[in-house]
Amino acid sequence: MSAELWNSAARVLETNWQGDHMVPSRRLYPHQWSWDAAFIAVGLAYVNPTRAWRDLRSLFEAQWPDGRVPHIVFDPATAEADYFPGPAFWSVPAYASRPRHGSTGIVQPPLHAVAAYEVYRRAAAHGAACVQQAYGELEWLYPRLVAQQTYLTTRRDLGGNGLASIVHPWESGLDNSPAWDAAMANVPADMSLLTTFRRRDLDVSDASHRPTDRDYARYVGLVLSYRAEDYSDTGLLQRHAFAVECPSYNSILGAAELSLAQIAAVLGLTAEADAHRDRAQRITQAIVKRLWNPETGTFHARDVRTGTLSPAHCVSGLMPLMLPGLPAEQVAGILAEARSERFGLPDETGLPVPSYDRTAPDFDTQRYWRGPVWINVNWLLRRGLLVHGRRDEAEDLRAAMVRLVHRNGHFEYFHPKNGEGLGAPTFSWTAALALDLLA
Ligand code: 9YW
Repeated sequence: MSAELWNSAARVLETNWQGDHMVPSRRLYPHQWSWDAAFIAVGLAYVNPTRAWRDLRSLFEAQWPDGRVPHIVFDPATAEADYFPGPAFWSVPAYASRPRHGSTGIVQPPLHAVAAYEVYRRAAAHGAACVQQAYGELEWLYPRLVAQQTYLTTRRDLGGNGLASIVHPWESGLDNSPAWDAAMANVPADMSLLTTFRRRDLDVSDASHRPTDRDYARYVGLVLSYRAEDYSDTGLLQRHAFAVECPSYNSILGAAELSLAQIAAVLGLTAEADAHRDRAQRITQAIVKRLWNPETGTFHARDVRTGTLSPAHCVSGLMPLMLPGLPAEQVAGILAEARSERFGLPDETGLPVPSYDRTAPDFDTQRYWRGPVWINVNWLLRRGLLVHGRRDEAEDLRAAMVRLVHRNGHFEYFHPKNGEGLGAPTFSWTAALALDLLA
């Protein structure tokens, strides 16, 4: 089983390579996506580390002067009509965009430091030249990764509580998660905007799987609002209808500081390594203070504009487990939530955890981040289980992920009851993470 799965995963990464970057999927997503590049690098570390570094470099070459790493870097070889919203719609200021390649003005979870350290860690298996290459790449990336963190922890700390706010659901990577429903209800849905563009995603996938038109009207409206001031973050909270502290986003932000500490240590930067560890601890404390709900015993998204916590139980609430400094009470809470009938770790269901609470009345087995199983967040959850020494549960989750992908293919996401593959069929991060889970 494992050789067959390994080979098919490696083939997906071969097919989706586009010269200097990886596309998530050829038909649906014909550009480079930010957090996809991090998951993809983790898998490429086994089969083609040079491409792992190339992909990360391509992304960071598009970093803005203020440190933000755009959520999509557009491939100039792909026509504007092939993806909506494309570069013309985003229309980012000239100072921000690198020559030839356009980008969006929003960000995605900063998982790249975690990925870079993983690729470095695997280099020794490929010989001395690969270790030397990895060292050089870390030297190039380190200041850029630091600038990315600095942007998120300063310009994007909209609530002033030591956490980064997302200002668009796309920034979370969990686009239409129920975690945003309460905050999105306050975002105007101008349905007339729908006549100004064509949803390219509906040409290539089933409407019942995708965010709704109402969601899209709000998504587009939020881009227009941010774009109106050239994606400036100054005074954003006062003029923008969506600002949320997401537990998953901020857990990745904290995990990135810990990986930066490891990278700094490799580069001989001892004082910097200590500072990164301190920052990780401060982010962990802020997550507990702001996003933990003692009544539900889990983490929820906080709407920075209204100050309220979302009532929804989403997979993002399990992600703080990635942080080694998480206090015992919260570790126990997440483990209970993950085992409960809401999420059901594999010994209950045989499947990895779904993106949303199975017991919720609006749990949807098809619609993207409102129910289906995604491999990337399960991979992060497994990392969290290992961080907290839960080896048996981590192993069960690993085996369930491998079984799911082996039986059903390298799909974008999976039906949370029968495991059927859904969305794009040859999806890069599913393939990349399968390699890591098999290694
Ligand atoms: C979209 C590329 C991206 C992922 C996101 C996922 C989806 C794009 O695809 O968003 O058009 O909806 O939600 O996490 O990075 O794979």
